[in-house]
Formats: sequence, C-alpha cells, structure tokens
Amino acid sequence: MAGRAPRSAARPKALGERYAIVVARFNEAISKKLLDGALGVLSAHGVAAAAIDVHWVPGSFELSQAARALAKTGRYSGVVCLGVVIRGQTPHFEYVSGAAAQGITRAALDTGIPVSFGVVTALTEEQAWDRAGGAVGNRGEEAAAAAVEMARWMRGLRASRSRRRRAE
Ligand code: INI
Repeated sequence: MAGRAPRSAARPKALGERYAIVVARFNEAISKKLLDGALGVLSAHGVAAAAIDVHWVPGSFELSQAARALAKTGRYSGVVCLGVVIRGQTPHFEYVSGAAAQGITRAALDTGIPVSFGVVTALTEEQAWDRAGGAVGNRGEEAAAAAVEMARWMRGLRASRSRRRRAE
C-alpha cells in the first residue's frame, strides 16, 4: 500500500556530518527527481552541499556494491541509495529490486553505517512518477530523512556508550 513515511520531529544541526548519495541511472528522469528530493531534505537538516557526494551507477542492481564501498571508506555518516525499478513483462523486476533491497540491507549491517533504501518499486511508470515528487510523496526525501535520523541515532548511541565507559 502506498503511503508517506512519518517525519522525525527533531532537526539538530549537522555537526561534521557527511553523506553520500548513490543514484541509479536507469529511468534517469525519475531518479533525478528522487535526487532533488534527497538533496532538499539534507539541506533542510543543515547538511552543506559541500558535505554531500553524489555517485551515479548504471542501475539499481549496482546500488548496494557502491553503497557498501562508500560506507567502508569511513568518510560518511550515512549513505542514501536512490533508484527506480518498474515492473516489465519479465521476472527481471523481482531480481533487480530484490537484489537492491538485500544488498542495501547488507551494506548497512556489514559496515555499521546507515544506508537507506530510496528505491521506487512500481508496477507502471505513472506509479513511479507518483513516488518521485507526485501524488504519493518523494521516496528520495524519505530515504534522506531516514539516513539523517539513523546517523544521529548512531551518534547518540556511541556518545552514551563512551559516557558509560568513562563513568565506570
Ligand atoms: N535497473 C533499474 O534501476 N530499474 C529497472 O527498472 C531495471 N530494469 O527494469 O531492468 C534495471 N535494470 C538494470 C540493472 O539494475 C543492472 O544495471 C543491469 O542488470 C546490469 O547489472
């Protein structure tokens, strides 16, 4: 069912945060709308343009490999993955969208860096446009907001862990 992701209330400053955005070129016109949405949300959260690196990859299948490599550099507070997978007449849709979802999950779990899933999976091109700034929101905005929220949650967790260690 289509819906909008809930927004987190707090918007503290982006203290030294850097983000990478990986965008799949397949269905590029729609991907660009996701990218615009993600950049807008990062800016609204206080992340300077100079602290954001955008990387293009051929398709959504390649997102996870790039995201994992970027997360492993240790340079980023979070990585945002954006892509558009539209169901065709073949099972290719399932392979590409399934691989993207699993690979992105793995990139986050393997590296400990938040990697968010801004991949539109749609039955038709019209549905994809709806999710890229149309009637059903913008999955790029939602993925950027999720990466920021998780990055800040991780930072809070690390800070409370080191406070506990110092108190011991
Ligand atoms: N990649 C997408 O991002 N979206 C699609 O809809 C899509 N379809 O339908 O084929 C797609 N395929 C390309 C795939 O992501 C890889 O780039 C390709 O298989 C090479 O590895």
